[in-house]
Amino acid sequence: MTTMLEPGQAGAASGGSAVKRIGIIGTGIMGADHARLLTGAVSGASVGGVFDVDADRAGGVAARSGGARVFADPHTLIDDDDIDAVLIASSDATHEEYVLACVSAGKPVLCEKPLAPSAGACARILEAEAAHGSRLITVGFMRRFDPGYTALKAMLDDGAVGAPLMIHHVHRNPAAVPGLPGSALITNSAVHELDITRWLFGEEIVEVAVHTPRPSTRAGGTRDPQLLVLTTESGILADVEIFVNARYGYEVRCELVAEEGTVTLDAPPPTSLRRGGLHARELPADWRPRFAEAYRLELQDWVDGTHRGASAWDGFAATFVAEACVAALDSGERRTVRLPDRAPPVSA
Ligand code: ISE
Repeated sequence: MTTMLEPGQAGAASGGSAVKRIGIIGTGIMGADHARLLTGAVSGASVGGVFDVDADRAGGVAARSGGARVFADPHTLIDDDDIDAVLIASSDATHEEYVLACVSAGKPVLCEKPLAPSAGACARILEAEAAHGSRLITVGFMRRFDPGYTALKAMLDDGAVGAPLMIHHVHRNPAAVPGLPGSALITNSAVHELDITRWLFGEEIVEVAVHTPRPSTRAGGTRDPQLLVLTTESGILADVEIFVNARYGYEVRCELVAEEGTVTLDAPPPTSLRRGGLHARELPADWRPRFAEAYRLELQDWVDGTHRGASAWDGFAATFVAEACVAALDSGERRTVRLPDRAPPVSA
């Protein structure tokens, strides 16, 4: 049975090699992207095996990942002695089952967000990790590694702008699947801002409200856009504009308002074009180019075993707050968020 991957430590089954063999469950958009990074941009790791419900898709990713093995069953992959750690990028509904299997196999696991679709499922995962007794789980909230967000947090923590008062978040995607439930804007997209707000301020969110304008005619009946208003323990306000049919491109930015100044996180790239009366900056079509460096750093950190990524508790808290936001959206009323007492964190 493999134990934690500590910095510089080879996987238990790797016969002394320093390369950790990662098994990837789910080789869709995110799984394929992680496989690409693990193969070509992260040191000390290789893709040891892949599983996907679509075996052809898994085969394609395996072939592009240095000939990784294709597993016919995700549990066989998790239990295989030649797999040191597991990356879960399958559909949200499968996360609980696979994370629990990784914990019972004693293997480190990086699970794409959300940790699980319901707070109840996240709580079961927390209990399993606590029973195991040491940290195995990391949740893929990659923005915590984005150089823009880490610079913003450093300025905040250094006191460069004084005490924080508010933060305005903007999160736009060009187009979503028609008929997407309004709740998905929260659980799938704005969940990033729920996490990053907790991380930036080191505080829990204690109250939420969700406002909706008339929906965009491009949204196919979905309540899109939405404006979430979050209040933290010390009374900082965070608003989140989430708009998944914004048409023009992918954009994430924010502005922190504090007592002595503000910090703005603009959408990269820093290079822009001025021509013919226009000042233009190219925007990506989705989040992968925008957060490419964040994903690379997140994976490197996980492979190195330094545990700076979001914990199972962070995954639980984000889903718990997201559920309160969905209740606020559905009822049109503010919701108080009462997170249960935090269990003592498991040792790293
Ligand atoms: C997607 O799943 C992500 O995680 C992206 O970061 C987010 O911007 C997008 O809205 C989600 O659908």
